[in-house]
Amino acid sequence: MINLYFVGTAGSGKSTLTGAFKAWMVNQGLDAITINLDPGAEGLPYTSEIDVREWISLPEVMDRYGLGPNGAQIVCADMLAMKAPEIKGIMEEFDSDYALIDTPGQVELFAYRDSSKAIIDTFGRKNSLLAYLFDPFLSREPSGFVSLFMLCTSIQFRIELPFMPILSKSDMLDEEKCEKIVNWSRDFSTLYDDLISSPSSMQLQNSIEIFKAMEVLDIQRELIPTSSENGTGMEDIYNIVQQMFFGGEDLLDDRQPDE
Ligand SMILES: Nc1nc2c(ncn2[C@@H]2O[C@H](COP(=O)(O)OP(=O)(O)OP(=O)(O)O)[C@@H](O)[C@H]2O)c(=O)[nH]1
Ligand SMILES: [Mg+2]
Repeated sequence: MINLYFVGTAGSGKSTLTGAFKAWMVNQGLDAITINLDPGAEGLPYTSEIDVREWISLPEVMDRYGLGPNGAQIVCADMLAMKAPEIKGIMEEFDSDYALIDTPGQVELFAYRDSSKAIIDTFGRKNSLLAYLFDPFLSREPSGFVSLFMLCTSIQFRIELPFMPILSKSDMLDEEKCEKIVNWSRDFSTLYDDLISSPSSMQLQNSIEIFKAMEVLDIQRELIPTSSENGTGMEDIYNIVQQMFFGGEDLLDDRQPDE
């Protein structure tokens, strides 16, 4: 089973993309389950095969320990790590090819707590991949884009999993802007050119230093524009996962004739 974790800042479209990618996969005759790891999720936009809210409820934890939502999320994350072996057992019962895993909105919680590492290790690290969502609104300006890239790098550094950067909600950007953002990720020199025309000198100096680090770190990856609204990029996500884990060998070729 390949574990694909959808990670990103609050509201970047993780849950919607988890559901949209699952629907795309099912439509292709592929086998996938969805797992919700967010104990505070309200009104998920998909039906999950496994949902942590069956065991852990954020409002209950807030109530029981007199905590605010952020403190309660930390307690929930630790409770979740303890439940991980049980959840792994349920995942195995599904015997599916893919687990599409939706993570909590507080990205720092997932990225920096040891509980997440424990969950990833229990679910299986070797077969795991992060799909990191770049929010289109935060990615529109060069400085916002650089900030998201640094966050993505920091998360990868902490979690130590391969990652696939995704530009979510691409339908909300005009074609030219979308192309420009993808180009920044493809060719950092275009990002540099746009950074140095920044109006703020302090931001400019910082951005240029960060930019140098980005170059040295060898983290250049082309962003995949996706839209859960119109289906853009679903096949690209699938192809990249295939490339990473099976060297391009395609499960679509193994489908039964009636699928
Ligand atoms: N137009 C458009 N809207 C989207 C897309 N994906 C998500 N949205 C909207 O963006 C908002 C946030 O989407 P979610 O999927 O809940 O984002 P999330 O990252 O799971 O949010 P949290 O779990 O709260 O951090 C919702 O109003 C979605 O309807 C997309 O591809 N296109
Ligand atoms: Mg969500």
